[in-house]
Amino acid sequence: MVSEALDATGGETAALALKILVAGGFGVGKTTLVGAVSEIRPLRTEELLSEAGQLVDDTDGVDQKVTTTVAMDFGRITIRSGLSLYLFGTPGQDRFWFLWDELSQGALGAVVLADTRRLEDCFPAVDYFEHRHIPFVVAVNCFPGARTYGAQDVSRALDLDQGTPVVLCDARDRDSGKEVLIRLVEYAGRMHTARLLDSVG
Ligand SMILES: Nc1nc2c(ncn2[C@@H]2O[C@H](COP(=O)(O)OP(=O)(O)OP(=O)(O)O)[C@@H](O)[C@H]2O)c(=O)[nH]1
Ligand SMILES: [Mg+2]
Repeated sequence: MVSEALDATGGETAALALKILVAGGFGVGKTTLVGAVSEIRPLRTEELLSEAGQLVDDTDGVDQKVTTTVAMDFGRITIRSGLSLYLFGTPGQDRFWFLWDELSQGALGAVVLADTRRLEDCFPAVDYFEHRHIPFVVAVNCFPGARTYGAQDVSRALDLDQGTPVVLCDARDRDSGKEVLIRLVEYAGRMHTARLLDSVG
């Protein structure tokens, strides 16, 4: 019966909300990406980078950066009718690692943002999700002036498992960010289904 697919508000099928993490090294564009795609005014927890912080925060190669995320970013995007994503941007600096376990609870998957000028900065995020079997895609944020590498080169440099998607993106651009999220949802869906079949097979 058609009415079974309708919810109490009438007309729409029940909404599904999925939790997605946006991770990666310091200053790679996580807050920018969440802000670009979010339909709600994103919640940010930015603090000014202080002179005292320069001793502990590695700002080399991150030009013109004046603030940093100290807890998380939060945003929401509707991918299609009935499917929305809650986005949690992680803090990029090592001293906030303790927040990751909390943030990754119940996450469908993660976007690991990478900057090819400082590719090694995303190793910890890649390791983290690989160890916990959380599906992730690597999104290369193509900053102007950075040499562009192909997805294959990045995949090899990061020694990713075969099948882990690598997408080139511009974190400031809404459509580009949305594309990354769609790739992740599709990939995570396939991974979760495969695991489910394995467990009953
Ligand atoms: N040109 C260019 N600048 C960018 C891009 N993405 C981010 N930025 C700039 O790079 C800086 C860092 O961006 P953020 O979004 O704060 O990076 P983050 O990953 O959230 O940083 P942390 O939370 O400190 O780890 C900001 O000054 C942005 O304006 C991009 O795609 N192109
Ligand atoms: Mg940030």
